[in-house]
Amino acid sequence: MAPLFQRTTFLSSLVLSLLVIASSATAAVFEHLSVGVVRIHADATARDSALPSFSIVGPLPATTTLVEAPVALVFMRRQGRHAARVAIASGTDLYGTGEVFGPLRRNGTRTICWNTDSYAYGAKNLSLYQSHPWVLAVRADGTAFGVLADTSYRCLIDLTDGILFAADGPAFPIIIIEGDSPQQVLVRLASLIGTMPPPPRWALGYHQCRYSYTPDDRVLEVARTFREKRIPCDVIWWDIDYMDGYRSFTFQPHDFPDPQATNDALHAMDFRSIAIVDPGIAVLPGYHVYDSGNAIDAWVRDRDGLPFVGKVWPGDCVFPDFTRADVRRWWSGLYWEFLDSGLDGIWNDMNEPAVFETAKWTMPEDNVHLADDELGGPGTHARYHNVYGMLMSQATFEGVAAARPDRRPFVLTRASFLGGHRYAATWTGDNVASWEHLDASIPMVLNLGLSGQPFAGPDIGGFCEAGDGDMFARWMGFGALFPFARGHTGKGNIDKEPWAFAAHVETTSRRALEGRYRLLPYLYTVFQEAWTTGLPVWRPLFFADPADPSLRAVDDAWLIGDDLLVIANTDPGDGSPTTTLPSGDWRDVTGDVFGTRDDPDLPRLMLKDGAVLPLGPIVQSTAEPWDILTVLVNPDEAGRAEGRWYDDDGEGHGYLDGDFGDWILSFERGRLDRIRTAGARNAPDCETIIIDVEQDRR
Ligand code: NBV
Repeated sequence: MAPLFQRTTFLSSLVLSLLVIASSATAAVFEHLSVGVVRIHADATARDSALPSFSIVGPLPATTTLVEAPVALVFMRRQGRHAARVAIASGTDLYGTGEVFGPLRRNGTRTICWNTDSYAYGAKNLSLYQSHPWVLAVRADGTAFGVLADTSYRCLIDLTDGILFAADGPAFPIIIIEGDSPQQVLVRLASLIGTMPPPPRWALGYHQCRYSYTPDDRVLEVARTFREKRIPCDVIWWDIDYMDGYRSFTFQPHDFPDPQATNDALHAMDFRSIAIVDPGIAVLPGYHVYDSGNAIDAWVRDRDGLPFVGKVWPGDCVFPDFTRADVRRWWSGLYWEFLDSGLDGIWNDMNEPAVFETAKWTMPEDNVHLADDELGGPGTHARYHNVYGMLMSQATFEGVAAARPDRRPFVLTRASFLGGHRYAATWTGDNVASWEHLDASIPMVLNLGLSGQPFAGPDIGGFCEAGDGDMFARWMGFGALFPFARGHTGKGNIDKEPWAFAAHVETTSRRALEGRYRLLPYLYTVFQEAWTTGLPVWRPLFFADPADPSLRAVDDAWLIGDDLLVIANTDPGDGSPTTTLPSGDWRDVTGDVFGTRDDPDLPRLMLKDGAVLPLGPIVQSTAEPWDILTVLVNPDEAGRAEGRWYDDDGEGHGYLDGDFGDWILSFERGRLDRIRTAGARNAPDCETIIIDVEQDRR
């Protein structure tokens, strides 16, 4: 592609100062989508033939507000590929690009948007399980812009010289979002691509998984051990061995003879359960999913128009064509009966889709999807590959929501696309039990958050390979604070429950998880901010001061919300973690949250000056009632501090009718006032303990 690119000089801003050069020499077409947001097509033909967007939730607000976007954009075309390059001024740092392995700051990197089952991935893998053709750019002065390449085709994001998107498909529009700050860009992005739905509160608890806990007695034994050892946990996961012959929507009759009884027993211990459901459907007449799918001809076709058959866990499989609304409805409907088993959530895996014994570990690109017109009509797998997982999770989300109309659905997906957070949380796939992966799990989650997906986490402790207790303790130490906190490991691997290693590992894990549960009032408030505004839960340090260049590439320290700063030690050895702190009088609250400052495997926690942090008591699950609220206050120079506390019932949709409470926690001269700003809910009737962390440290 290189010779094709036209160079252009960077222009400073005029009103609407996007410099756009279309390779065809015809005029680029601008559409003002909303304040600060403009969509640009290479030319009128490109606009008229533009495919529907999978990321943007329509209809877009019509406004003619002009934007100031000091951005130079060039469109290029060659041999069926289309590209767009945005120049950046020096001092501009780049982020986002979705699920990527490597440093937080993405300048100089290449990513290929092509959803790929990447077992034991590493720096060499330019394509992981998800695709987010999106870059967040933060200028030297702290103002920011974002660039979205609105294409579902395979797309290179090359950040070695400005921002280049090059897609293996037709012309695509570029959306530029301008903002005073990176936060404003993300909020504006969310106004286009939507926010995550409110998760049930239990999904914010700790999750324990392995491939696989089987039989059902083992599931219960693991749950019981958490309670006996008093290690907080909310969810136990059922991996593929619970199924009969790996057939989705079935239970293995010998090992899981009575799933409802198993779930009843889990619920009695205040546990929830989540089961995996894969898209590959066994070709097996008599299997209800195969038969009912056949009845609507639900499958993706090969290029000859026949159902495509590929191998996955159950052997020969066909694959639902989720680009069709009738297929999504059929898939959704399968959850009605399935959830009668008492399962609480669903995990969608292998939905890149992964297909064994194929050259590229997925289906051929000339396979055919009979997509509905609103998605762009029938087209090749090359067009729909990257959105297959997102559409599957949409169908799953809608199915779980319909089967349990009074509860908030929880779905986890491996494959996704920019906008997929509307349906599912995510995890970062088959990582490795190594210090390198422990380290990388932080920027991976941060960049997902900067790409619209706030609810993410890695397999804590590593999926592939054994690792050891020291590493596990360190990973769990800060990993307990991931937005999505789940321990998991692969088949045949060593046990990786918190008690599976030495006593000190169990102790650290308990402390770390107790800390997470104590933080839940705050964490839930930050999640509510995420589901209403689109801001991430974990935020890079530069959010505290976007103009401070020293914060731009910090990988081992980050913010949860705005007020709590976490510093992790990601190197082997007991050295105390250090980082560049944003300006301000941040105070160490590690001991207040974790009960000790002397565990080298726990991260350091710092509270912003002028902030109030609400903490609950130590509980074993989110179902446990509590009656003591502890507020940590770090008064500013004037002796004042303020925080926010949002609460609702954590499970249903009552918050839509005002059944929530939104309070300002206002501290001044030793006194704390709780001021309701919205909602009709009364604050839990609880004793309040105020800890002035400044006085504490004097
Ligand atoms: O379902 C089994 C695994 C699952 O545990 C893992 O989390 C997924 O990423 N799954 C992949 C398929 C097999 C992987 C070797």
